[in-house]
Formats: sequence, C-alpha cells, structure tokens
Amino acid sequence: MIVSIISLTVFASTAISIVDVVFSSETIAVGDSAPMVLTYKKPASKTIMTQVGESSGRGLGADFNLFQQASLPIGSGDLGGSIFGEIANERIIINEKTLWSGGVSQDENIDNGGNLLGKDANGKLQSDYYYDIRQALLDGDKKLTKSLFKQMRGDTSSKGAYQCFGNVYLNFGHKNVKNYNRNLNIDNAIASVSYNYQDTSFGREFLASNPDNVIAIKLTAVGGQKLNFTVNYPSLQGATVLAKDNYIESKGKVADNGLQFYSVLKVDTVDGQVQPYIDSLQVADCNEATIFLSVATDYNDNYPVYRTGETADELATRVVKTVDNAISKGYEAVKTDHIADYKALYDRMSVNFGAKQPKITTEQLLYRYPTVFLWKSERLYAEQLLFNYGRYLLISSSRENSKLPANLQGVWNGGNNALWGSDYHVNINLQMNYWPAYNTNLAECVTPLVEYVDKLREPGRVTAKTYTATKEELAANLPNEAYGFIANTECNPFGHTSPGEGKYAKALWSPAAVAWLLQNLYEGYEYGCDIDYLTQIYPIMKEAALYFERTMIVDPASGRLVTAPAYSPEHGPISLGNTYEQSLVWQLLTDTSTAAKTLGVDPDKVNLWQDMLSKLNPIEIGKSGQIKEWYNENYVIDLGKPFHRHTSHLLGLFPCDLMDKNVHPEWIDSVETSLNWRGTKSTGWAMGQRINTWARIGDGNKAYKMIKQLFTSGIYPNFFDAHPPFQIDGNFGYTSGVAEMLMQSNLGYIELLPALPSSWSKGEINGIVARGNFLLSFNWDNASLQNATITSNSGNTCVLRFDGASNFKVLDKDGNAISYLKLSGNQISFETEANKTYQICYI
Ligand code: FUC
Ligand code: CA
Repeated sequence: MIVSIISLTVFASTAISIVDVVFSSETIAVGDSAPMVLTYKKPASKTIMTQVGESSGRGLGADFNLFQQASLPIGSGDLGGSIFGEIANERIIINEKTLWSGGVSQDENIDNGGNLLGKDANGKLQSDYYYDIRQALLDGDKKLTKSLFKQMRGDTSSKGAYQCFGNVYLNFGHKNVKNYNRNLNIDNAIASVSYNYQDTSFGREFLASNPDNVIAIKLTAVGGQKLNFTVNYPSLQGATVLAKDNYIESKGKVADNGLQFYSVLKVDTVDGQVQPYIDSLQVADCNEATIFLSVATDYNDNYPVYRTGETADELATRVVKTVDNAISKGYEAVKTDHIADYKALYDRMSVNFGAKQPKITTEQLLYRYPTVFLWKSERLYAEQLLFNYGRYLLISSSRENSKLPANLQGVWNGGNNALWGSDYHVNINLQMNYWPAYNTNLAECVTPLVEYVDKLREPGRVTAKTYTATKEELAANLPNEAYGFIANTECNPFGHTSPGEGKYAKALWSPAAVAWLLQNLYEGYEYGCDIDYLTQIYPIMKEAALYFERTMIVDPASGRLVTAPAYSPEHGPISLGNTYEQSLVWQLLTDTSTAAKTLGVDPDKVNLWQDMLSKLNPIEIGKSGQIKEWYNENYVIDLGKPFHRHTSHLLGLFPCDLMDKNVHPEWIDSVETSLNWRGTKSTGWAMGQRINTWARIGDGNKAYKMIKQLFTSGIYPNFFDAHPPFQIDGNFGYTSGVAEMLMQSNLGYIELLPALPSSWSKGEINGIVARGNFLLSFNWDNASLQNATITSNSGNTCVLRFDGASNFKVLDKDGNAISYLKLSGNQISFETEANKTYQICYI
C-alpha cells in the first residue's frame, strides 16, 4: 500500500519543502488508539543517521553519535539502558543517574559549590565586583561594565560531569539472520529484538524495572539451536571486574571524587551451563537465560558531604540483595510488576488524532515525514508517537523515588564526555524537562525536581552571599539564611550553584533561574491543589524571594525595580534588568504572594511583594511592535538579527502567567512579532519552546509548523531530540506543546482546543489534567468540540472556555441536568463536588 520510492539517503537535514499534501485523500477515523511502538528492521549500527549529529563538529565521536541516534532507551528512573540490538555482539549501555564526577573530593571536604570565597589577586571579593558592575551600569560606563563582568566568576574545576557506567555485551556470534526486528514498545516499556538464525527463532527482551530496581534481559531460543554466548561487562570507570560462578561484579570509585559504585550482573538459566572465564561468563546450551543487573553509588543529596556514609561492603550488599531478590522472584513476575507499575502512570492518558500504525519502520517514518511520501495516518502516528514518547521518557528517567531529576539526557549517556557534562542547566533546560509533567498526569515524576531544588538551598545561600553580600551585611555577620538563595546556569548534584568562569563566565550568570524552577514547583500546587504540598514548597519560595528583596534596586532612569546586573540567557548583554529576569521575578512574587494568602501567613511580606510587583513593569513594546528583551532596545528590529535560539523575553506568555491575552491582547501580538523574528528553525529545545509559545498565542497552525520543523531538523531515528547533540528537553518540550495546543488552564479557566491545527481537525484526548485538579477527556470533529467529561478531584468551580460553549449544557454522570452559568467570551461555569464526574454536551 505504501509507495516505497523515497531513497533512504534523504536525510532529515536535507532541504525538502515541508508540505501539507499527502499522497492520498485518506479518510481519518478516530477509533482505538494505535499501538505505540518504535520499530526497526536493523540493529543500531546499521541505522541511517541524520546529519544533525556528528556533523555539528562537537567532537563527541562516532560511538556517541551511534548511541544518541540509534540506541533504544529503557529506564527505571535512576537506572538507564540503551539497547543497540546488534546481531553478533549485542550491546547495552548501562547508566546510573548518580554516577557523577566532581563536587566533594577525596582530599578536601567541600568544593564550596564553585563559589570563589575570599579576596582574589586584586584584593576584591566577588561581591565587590557585583556592586562595582552595578555602579558602572548606573554610570552608563559600558566598557567598565564589561570588563568587571568578566571578573565576577566561579570555579568550575570541580563541576564534574555525568558519567557512563559501562556496557553489557552479549556475544552470540550470529550472522546472516532473517526476519530481524528491533522494537521499543512504549505502551508497556519493553524493548525487544528477534530474528531467525539457522532453524531457530532467537528472542531478546529488555526492561528496566522501578519496583525491582533492576535491568532485566530475557533471552530465548526456540528451534533446533540453543543459546550459546559470552557475557562481558566492561566498565568505563576503571572498575575492578570479577567473574565468578554465575555473576560479574564491578566495583570501584569515580577517579576524581571517590564516589563509590558497585554493580552486579547475574545470569539465571533453567537449563544449560554458566561458567566464569577471566572477567566474562560463558553461557552454553540453554533454551532460556535471564540476566539481571543493578548499579548503585554511595551518592546522597545531603550538603555538604553528598554521601550515604556506606562502606564498600554495605553498598555491595545492598546491590547484591536487589539482584538476588529479582532472581528469586523470577523474570515473569518482575516483568508483570514492571508493566503494572509503568502502566499505572502511562495509561492515565491517551491522545488520538486518527493515527494508524505504519507498515514502515520508525526510521523511515522520520525520513519521510518532511516529504509527501507518507499517508496522513502515518504522519499522525509520528506525531502521536513523539507525544507519548515524551511521557515514556519522563516516566523512565524521573520517578517519585529517583535520587535526582532528569538531566540534559534524562538518564541515558553513551560516554563520559557528553556536552555540558549532561548536567542540570537551569536557564531553560531542567525547567523544560518538567513542562509536560502536570498536564499529562505525571505529577509524581516531578518529586525528584522538588527535592533537588530544596537541596539547592544550602549551597545556594552561600552563592547568594558570596556574590551579593553588601559590606553592611558582612559586617553584621548574618547567618547564610539571611541572603536568600540562588543558583546560576550550570548545576550539578553536589550543590554547584556559582556562576561559571573563563570565556563563558558571563553567560553563566543567571540568578533568576531559581525563580523559574519555582514556577515549575508552584504549578504542582496549581494542578494538584494539595495544601500539604504548598506548605512544603512555600518556605523555598519565600527564601528565593528574599534574594530579590535584598538585591533589586530602582533604576533612576526608568523608575523600574530591577535586578542589576541582569543577563538574558546566552546572549546578554549586561543590563539594568531585562524582560527575562523581570518576568520570572514577577512570577515568583505573584505565586509566593498567592501561596502566603492561601496559607494565611506573612501578611507583611505579602505587602512588600505586592509593592515590588507594582514596580517591575516587565513588558515593554518596541519600535517594531516586538516584545523588548532589553529595556534599552530602542531600535527598529532587523529581520533575522539577532537570530537566537533563546526566546527568554517571551516567558511571560509561556510558561508564566504574566501575559494574559484577555487583559493585554496587544502583548500577544508583540509576542507573535518577536517569535516570527527569531525564526522557525533552531536547536531542538528551542523549537520545542516555540511550539508552546505558539500554542499560548492561540495559533495552532503556526505551532504545527514548528512541529514539522522539529521533525525535520530536531529528531533522531530513535526519536530522541537533537539539540544537537541529543538533549532530552526538546522531547519534553514537544509533549508539553501538544498538550498546550489541546488544552490550557493558566488564566483562571480551562480552555479546550485553544490552538488546534487544521491537521488535527478530528481527535480525542483522554485523561489530560487542568489546574484546579480537574481530569478531562474530550473529543472533537471538524475542529469543534463534541463531548467532554470532567472529573473534579478537589471540588473547585469549573470554568470552561471553547468555541460554541453557549450551545452546550452540563450533566452529571447519570445524565441529570446540572445548573451552570453562561458567561461572555465562550465560557460556561459550574460548581463541582469533589470526586464527581460531569458531562458537557450539546443542548
Ligand atoms: C542552554 C542552551 C544551550 C544548551 C545548554 C545545555 O544554555 O543555551 O543551547 O541547550 O543549555
Ligand atoms: Ca502558574
């Protein structure tokens, strides 16, 4: 049925015109959701790579490129596996999220979070530079401002990097196999490889279980041949590797910081034999073999030691026990529990635009996407698959019990030299990782982020003090708590919160980053309405606000209360306030005030914050009708200049609530101008961000154009997002963007289909979550809402907005009429009771 004339040498980066046309007028029917499976007919090493990887000249090497483009990820939150599906010698990269270099070293007790304490060679404290820069800015001395800004810096020598644990190799020696398949089924979080060799079907199944904390591999041979293979488990950490009985043990310490790690891999067979040979295991003559492994380190997120305090033996015992438990439980039980655990999260929601599972591979789907050689239902499949993949990746890299949040690559890392150390970048990336969490009903997955931000407080206070303490504050010998807390652009698991150093030092000053992270955290309350949770995060918010109370000043020229120095992410320049920092401070003070009022605390603080809010004046419109990124942006914009991936001045619209289209429609027009100006093609996450912004503008077709661009230049054959290199934020940005196109809830009401593109004129979504703790399912046809079902989990008033709302009525779940109000602006409003379900249908 599919015309297979497109050459697979057409790379996604090749300039192919993006067209809406498909090669048939296929009728789209929305029925059962298609199974969500990434499917390949070749092992990773034979995958045709896109040119948006190695060609970027990042020097990560061919092996990393293979990992980032072609391996298939499984993950339990803290454990990650990347499956290559090689025929002769299967390879699985093994990751553990806490395996980091840097931070606290063996010799010193503390690395001071990268903060440069004390006086430098010029006899100056870092905070002296801060106040000198401010003065230079006030004096309008650009040259001095620049030179001083270069001197305000941190020490990144112990920032470290996320490490790769090692690889499992299973050497079968098979070749010339038939019917090869490699799949990642994201409906049940199982990866598999199968083929026929000689007269036998060989099968491999892979999973990463959160409840059992293991990676499990089940191998089968059905036919005349048996399983005969060698297991190797070489470490990338210089581990001591020992093979004995049926296991391989791998232990040691990360070279620079002494972080202890331990892993054990055990082979379990029903028939056949397992024998150690040097550092490998020889498995012979079985029909079935199961491999279980687990990895752990003695990392603990406790400032300033960051260690559990376990001895090497205690750590080993913990891991051995985990693996032994899995073995005695058996593969089938581990698998059953894994699927149940995964589905409890994943099955909470689904979306269906009428996709059909294609007959072509995922690799072909990607390469044909920008062309006309694709059925419409296949294009929709790619879009649904990438949406669900974002949810899969979040569940697989950030669970309630995870020790750290998802990093720049989630939990997957194919080497020790990933760009930016695969760290926690907080000038957009970590925040973006959690954008889809609440509305796609994965609130639990945010828990490690909440804990991470909480744990940044202690080191972040030192950073606030080091860089911004006044002479008076220092003389008064105040406790660290008196300074508030900040973090700058690049963070690690060891409290690295200082700005950077060297060439890029200036780009790494980003004190509003914590305010942004708290926007994510406060959303948790807006969606979940849980007062206990609000009580938990409020002190963090209040402490972050304290930093701005201390450090903001009134710019005499404008009368605006500003951060000074301010720096717009990654392209500055240094200024007295900028739209990015003012918008985030606006969000923080707004949310913190609301939180204080909700909790009935700190009325004096609320007054102070309200006063500050009234002086922020974050949004100004420029000469070309753009949102100004800098307040001194007094020029007519030059199309394409500056063409930049960051659109930090537009955060007020998304993810923040500052730009309310009902109050300031002119701001929305300006966002559109700015966004058009910054262009369509960009890096992966930047395209992901643009989808969300277009969705908030309410332009579904523009958002969809961004989606097409993302598929064309920002997605690898394994559907990982390409910055390049692989950076997972773009995956999460896409999933969030699709959800925002279908429903929004940040302006005090729930808007259905706010940015529906013409390509999704028919569809349904089940289980999307709106602020106010509502769970919604709805369907549409001809771009118009048909029916909606709403479960109210907290009993709040429900205000719905959608085209044609006045033609709809509200029923309870048994079909009895419920009284509701018709409001202007296509809104209907009704009171709800907690845990009751309501229906919205045509009158
Ligand atoms: C931000 C971005 C870069 C990159 C890095 C990890 O600083 O500006 O593009 O994504 O994070
Ligand atoms: Ca909000």
